[in-house]
Amino acid sequence: MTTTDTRLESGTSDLYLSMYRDMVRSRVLSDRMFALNRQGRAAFAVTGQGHEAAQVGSAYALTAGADWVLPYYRDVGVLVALGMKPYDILLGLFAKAGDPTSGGRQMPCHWSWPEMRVVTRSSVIAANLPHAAGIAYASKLLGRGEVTIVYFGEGATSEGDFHEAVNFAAIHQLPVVFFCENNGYAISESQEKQMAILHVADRARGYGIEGQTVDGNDALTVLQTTRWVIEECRRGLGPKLIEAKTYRYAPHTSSDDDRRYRTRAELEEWTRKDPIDRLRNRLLADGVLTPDADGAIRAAAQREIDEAVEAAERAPDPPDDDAFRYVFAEDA
Ligand SMILES: Cc1ncc(C[n+]2csc(CCOP(=O)(O)OP(=O)(O)O)c2C)c(N)n1
Ligand SMILES: [Mg+2]
Repeated sequence: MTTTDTRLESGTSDLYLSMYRDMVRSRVLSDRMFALNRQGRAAFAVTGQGHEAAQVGSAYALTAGADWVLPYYRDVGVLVALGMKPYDILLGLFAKAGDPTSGGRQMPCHWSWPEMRVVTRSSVIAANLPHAAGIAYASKLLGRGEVTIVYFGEGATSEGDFHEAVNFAAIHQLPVVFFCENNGYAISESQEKQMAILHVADRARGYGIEGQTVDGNDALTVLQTTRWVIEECRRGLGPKLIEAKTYRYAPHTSSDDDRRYRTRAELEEWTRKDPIDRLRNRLLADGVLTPDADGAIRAAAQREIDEAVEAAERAPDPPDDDAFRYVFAEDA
């Protein structure tokens, strides 16, 4: 597993602070989305607490607006890092008319964002992987220097779509990064019940591509690895797979009870490796962040999410007669 002892390069402190801020914002937003469900104010929530280093670190390696991004439902941090406002994510959570992804039609967290080349997905696990291979194939045929990144969990690698997509991408040497956020569970199924190997990245070799396992709770390692992999893709050196080992703190979704399949001791152990604490400690130790500045970042995130929740909850619902739009043919 790659864990790089990254020296903070000079002149990069703003970048790392910005990453840290987006990780904090993602956590506060995820926590709040889950709480809103528990308070009966949102019908369903799926969130990314614990995955922030994997999500924000990898998204910071992209050329936003030029590269294609196919997130999965847990990727609150990817969207926040790309610049989607928490308010817009919350409009989706509340199924409001102004939800930029679908006007309140899609399940929450099934984002699309055409200007940022964020492509929506269905809830069918791994279905977005062949889409990513197809997009990368088009980029290659058109001779564009853009890269596609597709996100998924380790459970998705048990699906045929994963194998078909990686195989196709390898045969055609496509500029696509397969980014696996391995949190050790597919709902209640632990990794041991899903596969007889330790690392998802080992699967890459079976298709003739490179796979790397990284410490997914270390934002700097994720950033550095994803940057390098994207650069290789841009140079036409074919697809790559990154496996970021991490953990999700919340239940799978608001419809899950994780106490039935994992111990509190295991959860506790992972919170000691928290990705946000880790980056904070690193930035404090390197003098990039001060305790006061940290307090200000956290307070600003709380304020931003408080205001966004209040505004999104007050936003108008879609009109009733809008429900069947795009479902049945409409009179001309
Ligand atoms: C084809 C298919 N099978 C089953 C499901 C139900 N399902 C939804 S999420 C999920 C677990 C996916 O786990 P993983 O890929 O590891 O991602 P994680 O949620 O852990 O981040 C399952 C089985 C589905 N949506 N699609
Ligand atoms: Mg998983």
